[in-house]
Amino acid sequence: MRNKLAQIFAALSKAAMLLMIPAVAFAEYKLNLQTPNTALGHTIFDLHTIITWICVVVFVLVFGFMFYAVYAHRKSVGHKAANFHEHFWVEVAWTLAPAIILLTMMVPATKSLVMLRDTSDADLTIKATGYQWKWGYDYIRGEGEGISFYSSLSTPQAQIQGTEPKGEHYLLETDTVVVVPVGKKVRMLVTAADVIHAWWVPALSVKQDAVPGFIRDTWFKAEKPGIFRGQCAELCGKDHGFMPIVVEVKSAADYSAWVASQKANMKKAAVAEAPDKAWTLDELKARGEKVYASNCVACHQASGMGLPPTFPALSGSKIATGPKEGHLAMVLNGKAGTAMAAFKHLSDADIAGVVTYERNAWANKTGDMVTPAEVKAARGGGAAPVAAAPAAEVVAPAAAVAAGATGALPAAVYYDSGKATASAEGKTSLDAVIAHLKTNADAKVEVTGYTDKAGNLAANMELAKQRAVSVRDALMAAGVAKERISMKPPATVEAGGDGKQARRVDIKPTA
Ligand code: HEC
Ligand SMILES: [Cu+2]
Repeated sequence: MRNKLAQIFAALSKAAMLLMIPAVAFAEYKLNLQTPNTALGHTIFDLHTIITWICVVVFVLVFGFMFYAVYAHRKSVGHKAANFHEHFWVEVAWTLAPAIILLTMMVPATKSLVMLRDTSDADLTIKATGYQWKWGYDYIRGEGEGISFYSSLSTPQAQIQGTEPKGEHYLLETDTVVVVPVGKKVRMLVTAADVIHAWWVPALSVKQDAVPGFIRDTWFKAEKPGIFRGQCAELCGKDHGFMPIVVEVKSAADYSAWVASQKANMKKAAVAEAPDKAWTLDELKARGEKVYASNCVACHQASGMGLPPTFPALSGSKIATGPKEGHLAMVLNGKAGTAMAAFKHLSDADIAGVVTYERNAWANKTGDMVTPAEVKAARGGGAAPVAAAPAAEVVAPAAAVAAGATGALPAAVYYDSGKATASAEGKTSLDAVIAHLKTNADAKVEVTGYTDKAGNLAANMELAKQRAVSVRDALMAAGVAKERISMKPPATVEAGGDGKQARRVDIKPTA
């Protein structure tokens, strides 16, 4: 018996020793919030500490009293349960005590909440947009206004697959980082383009849901320069864990230098991407190689051999050597239900480059060149298929009476299918409207683009909008002040309408 006990004891102490090893490995392990880098963060940190301690005290008192009562007044030592109801002072005490505790906690909590919501007087405003699965940033006010970029995970696929050891910032590193100046109040506008994400950087004490169709705001003011890492904090699909956030806080001078370099890059890009630029095959390939290296290499590999079976090889791929349209569509729209995401957020030139590159790299020798103009055309999603063959003569809406030489309003400006410049007939009515507006200097108009319900709704709406804008631009070019023109959202022609009516912009007089 004794022997057996000794054996069990030895086994237990061995197990305890084994458990000690992880304890050593976790010497660095810290059970608390990250060290805050903002004044608000310190407030929140302290609030968290105070409330935790209040909970600990309440816990110890309540359970201490309970266990003491249970133990000291147990039946076996001869205690008999008291049987009483409605003890006035006991009831007052157990109502008042929690109320006082809650009120005490409410004061600092409310103070922090008010601070948290105060996004006024920001020095800098940055919009963060969540995408499946990356973040887009637009600097929309303050120093750096106009800068915009995407930020994606930069952890190599090999680390994720486990064929390479994991790096220090595994899944917390990105290709581009959000740069902000130290000691300046940064207001973050947070939204999303597909599903709900959340922008969360613990050390900056910001965590804000990014909801499609809504813009929420939050703020931070970093106390010290440094690099701060966060993640999307809302389950947003299968790559939810792969959209980290990296914020680099720089000194005022370093921040200005960063802004200057970003602006210089933007200028270069604008020149390199002028819409009328004539690209050569080599230029597109060179550009595409870079785009490939920063967007595609993680899955399809530098060798173009991919990581089958999960990530297919592009070298010798049917799609990358087949018709251009299929290849373009795969890159623009991705493939639903696979890791191949849509890359339509890349510029026309980037997509033209990467597709051209893939068609001419490795074993692929198509000699094809895909130009930015082709990408632009492919983006239209079949370029607004406006209803063809009008079935029967449909009575034109009242507003669609073409303006005659008298220049009467309302007028309808017609367009050719898929085009954003007015047809010959449209131009005539537009000229008449311009003549009318020139002779009636205080006449005002409203401009509405029309579309129908056939084909791709988003593309139709976009085209209707572009057409309305082209009318406004034509009016303004002719000297009509912007204040005299009010733009209405695109409207839809009911199904069954004559195709032509879905290709018009109405100009109506307003008071
Ligand atoms: C996160 C991983 C990932 C990234 C990054 C990625 N792809 Fe893909 N790609 C895939 C997967 C998975 C498929 C296979 C989809 C399927 O099941 O058909 C694919 C398929 C393709 C195909 C079709 C190949 C074939 O023969 O089926 C092309 C072309 C392609 N990708 C181009 C690109 C380009 C260009 C980029 C960069 C702009 C890119 N991919 C980035 C995962 C990725
Ligand atoms: Cu997300």
